[in-house]
Amino acid sequence: MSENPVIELEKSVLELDMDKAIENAKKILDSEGKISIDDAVKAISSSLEKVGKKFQDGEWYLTELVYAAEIAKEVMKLLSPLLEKSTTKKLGTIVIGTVLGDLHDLGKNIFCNYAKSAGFKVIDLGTDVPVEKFIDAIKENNAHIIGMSCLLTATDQQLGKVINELKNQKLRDKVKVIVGGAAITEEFAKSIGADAFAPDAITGLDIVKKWAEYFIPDVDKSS
Ligand code: B1M
Repeated sequence: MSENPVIELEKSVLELDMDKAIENAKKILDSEGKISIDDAVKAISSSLEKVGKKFQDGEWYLTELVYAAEIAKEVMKLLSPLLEKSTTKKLGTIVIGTVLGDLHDLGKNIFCNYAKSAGFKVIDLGTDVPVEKFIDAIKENNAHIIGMSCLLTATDQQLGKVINELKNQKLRDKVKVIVGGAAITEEFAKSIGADAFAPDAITGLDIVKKWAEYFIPDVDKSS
């Protein structure tokens, strides 16, 4: 019986086997839609969750953590074009970034790909983004939504700082705020005054699509 490339992909990250990961990602691409790309993304996320647990438990060290992330990044490079199908819709503009002090970007990038594919204009500010850079990008692009990713408890206060600065600059009523990442919970998101928390990228996409429909007045929903 032939092996399931999605299961093998997940295993290959945990086995720190780059070649096997690439080989299985290619099999998924070659299946031309028979194997779901969403399932492949879930497999990568799930493997990294297990990697994080191994690191937390002291079973793996930083070297393994870094290499597992390298494998995930290479696989995502292959899968991204399929997450980012071209669309003619214009649902609004999202400014997105990972907060100051935090260099994790795999989850943020997945959300960016889904949002672009759905028809949003995405301004990706990358990682380690200071408050002012978020604010400047919102002003320059007349953004409808700001999305922030945060995976470290040491940096979660940055989210509230950005929201406070939106209030100071009288922008809070004009911009919806969505936050995600392993360091964040629904309760925390509420406590800092975010409009939504996304436990995963697909839920995040559903939320911003609803906003585009109900809250963004000037979007082109044709086609
Ligand atoms: Co880091 N790391 N890491 N790490 N790392 C975590 C986050 C950690 C939980 C591991 C652990 O100990 N269990 C821990 C944080 C503990 C804490 O703060 N409570 C940790 C640590 C401690 C560190 C360092 C401090 C380690 C060190 O140096 N001693 C260091 C910090 C560096 C820094 O940022 N300043 C560090 C470094 C790294 C690497 C560079 C090696 C690498 C990141 C590579 C990269 O991103 N380019 C890395 C990795 C890979 C992880 C784990 C294992 C996996 C993260 C990941 O990519 N997951 C992680 C363990 C874990 O999360 N359980 C861990 C897959 C990704 C798809 O999920 O990003 O959660 P995630 O995104 C999801 C959802 O959260 C959501 O959608 C995504 C897909 O569904 N989502 C959004 C995320 N953002 C969203 C935004 C949205 C919507 C949805 O809208 C805006």
